[in-house]
Amino acid sequence: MKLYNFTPAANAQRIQMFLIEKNIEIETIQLNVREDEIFKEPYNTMNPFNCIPFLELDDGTIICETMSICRYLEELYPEPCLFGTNSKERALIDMWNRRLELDGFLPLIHSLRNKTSFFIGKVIPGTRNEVKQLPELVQRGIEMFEILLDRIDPHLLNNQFISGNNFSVADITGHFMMNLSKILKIEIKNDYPNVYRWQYELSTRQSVNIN
Ligand SMILES: N[C@@H](CCC(=O)N[C@@H](CS)C(=O)NCC(=O)O)C(=O)O
Repeated sequence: MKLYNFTPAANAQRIQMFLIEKNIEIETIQLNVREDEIFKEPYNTMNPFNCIPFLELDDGTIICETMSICRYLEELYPEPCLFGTNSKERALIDMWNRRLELDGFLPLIHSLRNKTSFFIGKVIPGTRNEVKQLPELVQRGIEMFEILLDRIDPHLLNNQFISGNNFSVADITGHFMMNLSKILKIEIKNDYPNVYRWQYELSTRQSVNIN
């Protein structure tokens, strides 16, 4: 099994944090996204979505999508459990992970890609084309994230982690969502004290210091 990754990217770091939390070691090949290696062969054929991370199994099967890779690895290496130990926990962790991805992580990814000159010509992940950066999308991503913060701040008053008292894969998504908010300089501390506490606690985990 081989993991194709590029350490500076947000999704690459989600996988790496997951691997460290679970104490899994996988042969990893770094593809330099900045030098467009993901568009070259054999990688373009392996993953025509032209994104990292992706996992190559020993039989040649390619698994893309960060969460799909994590789920696969969770089944191979069940301990420590990051996707829940029973039906209820699994459903709740999946629910929180989707909420954080859809309402925070992805909107902020699009804010960043529509804002920073570094992403000109590569506004949509896995593409190199003339799609224009739209300032309205920067704003819309931040607005969506702030609606999410309004909703999760009261929840985090009574829950140490996003899905209750146990750290889960949803907190990994949360950690990198909050990292994106730092890059976009979104103020958290005063308006969202419980999110701030959660963010701080996640940022002190050993698995975060990965580089
Ligand atoms: N939905 C995919 C998204 C993967 C993705 O967007 N990866 C980014 C890095 S964070 C990438 O490879 N971008 C390539 C590019 O910049 O064109 C997942 O969850 O794994």
